[in-house]
Order: sequence, then structure tokens, then C-alpha cells
Amino acid sequence: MTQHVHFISDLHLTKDRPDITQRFLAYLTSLDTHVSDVYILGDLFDVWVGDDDVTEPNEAVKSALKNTVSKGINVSFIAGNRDFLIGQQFFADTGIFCLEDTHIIDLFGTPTLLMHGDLLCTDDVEYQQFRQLTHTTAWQDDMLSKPLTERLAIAQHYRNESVKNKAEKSMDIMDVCQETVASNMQQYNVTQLIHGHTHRPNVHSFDLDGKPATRIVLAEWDNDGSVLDWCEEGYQITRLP
Ligand SMILES: [Mn+2]
Repeated sequence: MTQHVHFISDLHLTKDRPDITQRFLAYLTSLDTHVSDVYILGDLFDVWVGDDDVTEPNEAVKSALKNTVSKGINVSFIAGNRDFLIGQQFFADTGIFCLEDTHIIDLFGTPTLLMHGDLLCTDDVEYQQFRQLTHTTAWQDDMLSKPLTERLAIAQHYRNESVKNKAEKSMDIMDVCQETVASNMQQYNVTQLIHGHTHRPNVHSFDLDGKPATRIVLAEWDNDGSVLDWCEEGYQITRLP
């Protein structure tokens, strides 16, 4: 039996887009044990303000993830910039694995670095400063101590700011910085990197210290879904209508 490993990211699940949630739930239901692993590389949710938030579609997604894990499929998650507040309760409830911001896997013999991708966008200094602040224990403890309604309001504020920033910042600033890509790959001694975040799906081939290197950027889910489907023979990108 050929084993498959799947990679997805940037679904941005939210009650405002029930179509994407339905597609994701159908995708999970369709999986059988031909798929050994599903790696979710961040921004599964458009916003996550704490494990106590049961706003739709959070509970339905959690229960679908739990069902997937109970089929014997390993599901792993790297936090995105929208859902980094997903906490221990979520992982305990679903049985999915919480990975560090950078994670190496052996992908059919090729060491492969997995990331969400925001850490690669180092030209966006303002964002990196914001990221550093919001990843401190002090900021997170303070945020999570607020009432749920207040957290949801704060998240809405950040979303509005993010839309404004995207309109103001140049496209280049919000893409990855190639030097940062190279230094991360050198640090982990890999020639293959898979990430999401930028919503610029592509396969980039380049030279890394004289060796051919590949960076695969996953697509966001919008009017269709996208799964990077890898097996022994290679990979394909499956679109889910
Ligand atoms: Mn992101």
C-alpha cells in the first residue's frame, strides 16, 4: 500500500466562510489509512483567541480532527500568525500533535523543513516586532486572562489593522526574504522547505551552497481547497472543489 503524506495550510476557518469549513470536514472524512500523516502548517483558523472559544466552527472542526486521529492518521500542527493561541486543551481534546515553529521531517528520504512561513518574512520589520511581542508569555497570559468577548473584539481590531497594513505595504515586503530562507535551510541542513502564509503558491528551485534546493509554498483555501499530496513516487497538488 502506498503511503501518502499531506500538507495543508491557510484555511482561515471562520464562521463567515462555512463553505471552507464544509470542504475541510469533507476532506477529513475522505481520508483513510493510505494517508499516514497530515501536516497543518498554520492558519487553520482565521482567528483563535483561546481554547474556551466555542464560536462556530471551532467545535465541529475539533471533533472532525479527533475522528481523523482515531482512524490512525497522525495529524500535526504548526501555529500560524492567526492561530498561535491554540493551547494545550485543544491538543488534548483533538489528539493532534503540536510542533515547534520549525520542524524537520524525513519525507521519503529527504530531510524537509516545515514552517508556517511568517518567520521568513523578515523584511516586514513591523510585523516581526509584533510577532515577538505576541509570542511572549506575558502578552499571552494577559490576553488569555481577558473575558472572551474582549478577546474577540481585540482579534477583530488586529484583523482590521492587518487588512489596512496589507493595503499599505508593498508586495515585496510581505513575501519571504530569500536570505532568511537560505539561512534557515542552512541552519537545519536541508535542501527542501515547505511553508504557507504568503498565499503565493509556487515551487521555487534555487541553488543553496552549490546544491539544488526547493521551496514549496502551499496555497490558501478560498474558492477551492489545496492539498500537497506526497508519496514515494513524488508529489502532486490536489485541488478540492
Ligand atoms: Mn499566516
